[in-house]
Amino acid sequence: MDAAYVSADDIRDQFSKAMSAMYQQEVPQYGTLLSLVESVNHDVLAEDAALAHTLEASDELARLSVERHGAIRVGLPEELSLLRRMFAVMGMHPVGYYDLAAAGVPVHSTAFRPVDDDALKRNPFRVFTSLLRLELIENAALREQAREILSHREIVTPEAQALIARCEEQGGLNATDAKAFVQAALNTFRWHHDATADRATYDRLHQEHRLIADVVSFRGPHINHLTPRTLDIDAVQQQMPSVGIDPKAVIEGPPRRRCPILLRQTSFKALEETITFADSVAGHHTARFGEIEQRGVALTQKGRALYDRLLAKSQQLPPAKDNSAHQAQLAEVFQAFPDDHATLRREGLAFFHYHAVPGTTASLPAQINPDTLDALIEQGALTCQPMIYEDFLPVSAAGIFQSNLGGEQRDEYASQANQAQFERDLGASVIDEIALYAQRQQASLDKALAVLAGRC
Ligand code: OOG
Ligand code: NI
Repeated sequence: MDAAYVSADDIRDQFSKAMSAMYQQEVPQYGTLLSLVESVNHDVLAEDAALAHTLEASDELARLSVERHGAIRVGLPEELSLLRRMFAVMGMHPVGYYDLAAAGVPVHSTAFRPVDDDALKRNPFRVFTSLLRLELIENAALREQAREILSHREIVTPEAQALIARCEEQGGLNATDAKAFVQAALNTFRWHHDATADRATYDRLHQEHRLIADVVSFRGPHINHLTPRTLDIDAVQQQMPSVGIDPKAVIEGPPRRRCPILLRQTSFKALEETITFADSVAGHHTARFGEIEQRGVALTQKGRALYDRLLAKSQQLPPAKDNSAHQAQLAEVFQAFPDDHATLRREGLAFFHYHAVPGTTASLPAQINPDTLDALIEQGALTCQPMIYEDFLPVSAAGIFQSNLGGEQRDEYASQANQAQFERDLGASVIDEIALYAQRQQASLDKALAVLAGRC
């Protein structure tokens, strides 16, 4: 790429910081949550020197404070494909397909995120992006009205659109354009107190599903939460009430473990905000909240299947009375999931980064398989580190949606997941997240083996 252009990683870094500043202004409780997370992370690192060392060694420490994700919801295919082009300017590409209809939320989603090791290290910011499935609105007249309202809005300003096109043509943006792009792109995600729907329409949409009212009634896809990364989600969940934040009832995802896997998440409840409807009537809307996440190792297909099986098993138990009871039940069921890195690796349950240990030599085996890899690790020639899970979990996402839609449940939609339609609307295929982890693991292993081979 031309040196005159700012790297996509830098643009993403600028954008995520601008987004965080905007959201702290719009939702002051988010600032409170950030301070709490920072203080808990500080305590954890002070108490656990080994963890601090591991994070430092894997360059994780530097990115701890920049780690966050956000979420947005769009209404039309054209909006989704335009955002795909906007995120591409920031080196964020659609990874994964999530069907939420099965959990009673009429959307399907992807995550726009950086994909390669260096980009993830620089700034792993990602945006969980959901497309409303208008076809799931049963009432035909209301469905058409929603489509009609959406067809009049322009969620990306002409200036931002021009800069996206320029980036696509030139292959990058210079510093002035990059700065202008970040500001223009930010406008897409701002909150608007004035709804585009009148009170009666809003109420009808709301009655169909709260989320439909949230997507259709406003000028744009306001950012509905941002999420810092914590090193101890149980501590943050426990301390939230002491700083005046009302957490959702339970932490989603796997239980606390010695070797964290995938993703654990919790959120605070959405705020009730004053809005003005298109017919000048005053009202309220709840959409925006804050969330925290704790990430662990990425799982292979085999590991993920085991996770899904154990999660389903825990869901069949009678509902627990509170988060600690829920966590205790989960921990019991998850005893069947190995909890040390050596076993996770040997049994092919999780992904790792491999490195050649500096200064060592080893005779390379003719064939690389789990046994010969183990031998290289035992000889001290190779080391491995868990690869962090960078994606989302549909059951957890449904829990986060649910708690911020006022906890109201609705039955699952009869419709099927429809990745092919989603990809047509997106204007691109989504990247398979498991294939991506496998590729990164293989690349790190190839590189490490090449280093060892060069030393013989
Ligand atoms: C997205 C909810 C899902 C997560 O972290 O799983 C999510 C939304 O409410 O739009 O953000
Ligand atoms: Ni989230």
